[in-house]
Amino acid sequence: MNRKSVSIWMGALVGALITLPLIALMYLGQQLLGQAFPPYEVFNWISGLLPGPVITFGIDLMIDTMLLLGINVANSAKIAEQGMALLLFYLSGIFAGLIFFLILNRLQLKVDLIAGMIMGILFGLPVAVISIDDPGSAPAGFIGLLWFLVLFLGWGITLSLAYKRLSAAEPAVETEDGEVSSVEVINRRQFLIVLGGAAAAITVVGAGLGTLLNTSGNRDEDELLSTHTGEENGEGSFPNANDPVTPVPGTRPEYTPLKDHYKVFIELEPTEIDGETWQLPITGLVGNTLMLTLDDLRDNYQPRDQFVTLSCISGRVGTSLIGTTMWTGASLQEVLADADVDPEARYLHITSGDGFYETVDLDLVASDERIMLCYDWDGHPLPVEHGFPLRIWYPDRFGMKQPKWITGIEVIDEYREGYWVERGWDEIAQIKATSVIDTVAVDAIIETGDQQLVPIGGIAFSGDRGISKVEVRVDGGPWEAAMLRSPLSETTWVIWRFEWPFEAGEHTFEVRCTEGDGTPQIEETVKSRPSGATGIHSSSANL
Ligand SMILES: Nc1nc2c(c(=O)[nH]1)N[C@H]1C(S)=C(S)[C@@H](COP(=O)(O)O)O[C@H]1N2
Ligand SMILES: [Mo]
Repeated sequence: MNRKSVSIWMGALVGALITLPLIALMYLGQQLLGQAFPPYEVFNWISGLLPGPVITFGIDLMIDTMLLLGINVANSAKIAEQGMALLLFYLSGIFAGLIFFLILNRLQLKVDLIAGMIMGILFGLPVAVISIDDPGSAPAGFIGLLWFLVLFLGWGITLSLAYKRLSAAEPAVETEDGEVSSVEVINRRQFLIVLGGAAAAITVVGAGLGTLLNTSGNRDEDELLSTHTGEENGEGSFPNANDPVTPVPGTRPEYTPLKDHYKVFIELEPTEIDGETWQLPITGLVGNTLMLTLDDLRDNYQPRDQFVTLSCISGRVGTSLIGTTMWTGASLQEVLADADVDPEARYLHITSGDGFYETVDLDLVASDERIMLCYDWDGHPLPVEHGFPLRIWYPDRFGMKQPKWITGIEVIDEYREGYWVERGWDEIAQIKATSVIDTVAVDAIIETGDQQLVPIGGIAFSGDRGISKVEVRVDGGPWEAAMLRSPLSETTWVIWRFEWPFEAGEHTFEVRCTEGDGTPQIEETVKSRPSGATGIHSSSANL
């Protein structure tokens, strides 16, 4: 039987066909065995390696594109990243197919099967190493390794069988000139159709089963996220329940439903930690090394409740990466007292299950008993995506300074940069005062005698520094004071309302705020990197 070269594009096509079921089966493995999902792990690994500016450029580009397309960033950013990860892996599979055909053409190898197995291992080994090495993924275990081995060997063998089949000239047609090519084309086409059909079937079954397992496994979490809202907690019991200044219809909820709270994490999926076996080691410069279980933290320290607004430093002015809920935990001061911290200690280095880390100044901890190791949100154990079983909170800093999924606290005497600080973001990351127009509520017009008032409303936030004034101006006119609703606590946003005498036409509304001590909000427009966005938020409407 003669061998002929096969177009490398045929290799790419075969790669495209057989990498789909590979991805589907890896997904099934993840759901079935709690296995790492390599396309995501590889993407996590690459983004951990890339220099800060490249990452920031990528994130900026993605967010700009979403804003341009009118997509909600808080909900869709992770999905977009996951899509990129899948695409990247898929393209690698296509490329591997192309390369394989190229090499076999050049070498005229007869040992395709072995070559295919080698190719499978060349593709699979780095992928497996990266996936297993990832700090946020489940430990692989023997079954997991076997699963990867089977999948990638299968992938490589299929690739080589395809090459063999496509490169084999049909003996029957060799004699008949002219018809050679057309019969071959038909045979190749039939083969590719069979291959494509098998690939599609495996993909559909694998992905379908995986999705089924996925939704049943997460049901508890989904229910938690969808049923527990501020209302269930009883908004009537909120400290500002009787405030006469009420939110304008269309203002975001003062107390964010858990399912709507924004989520930010470095990996493509939240880190899952078993709360039963989890323990928090407090080590380093201490007289007394501690190993604390979740029950220790709950039972041995007075639980503290704090209404908290958390926000992300990477948000633009008016960002949706901000939310408010009730945080419950143990005061870090009390926990550290039990560890008997050495006098020369200066910092805490906090590490997380996903490979994230940050450093906290011990002077800050000593100055503020509100700083807590938090285990509950909204009266329930932290949802997985928000850092179960433990996260830290300290006031007046952006989220990037506050690790979730805490796995260790080391007491140290030398400063170490945190994960995002190493990637070019601000070391202190103090909250920038900001105010936002949520709604110009033309459909809630208030009739007062001969006047029609349009209520305008939104939020203002400046960490724990308070908001003393919010002002609105219309069409560049004079700044006028809005009414302020008393906040849920000194560490949450403030809801404001402004009533504007209606005038038909096209109008621009702007808002600014002043901090508790009289410091005005920075009006200059500055982008979020490295220290948090500033600028005036505005909203235009044709009324
Ligand atoms: N372990 C860990 N902690 C983390 C992060 C992370 O990626 N990993 N992201 C930080 C950032 S940038 C923000 S804004 C907040 C977001 O918290 P949330 O997802 O609960 O809203 O978590 C912070 N803590
Ligand atoms: Mo963030």
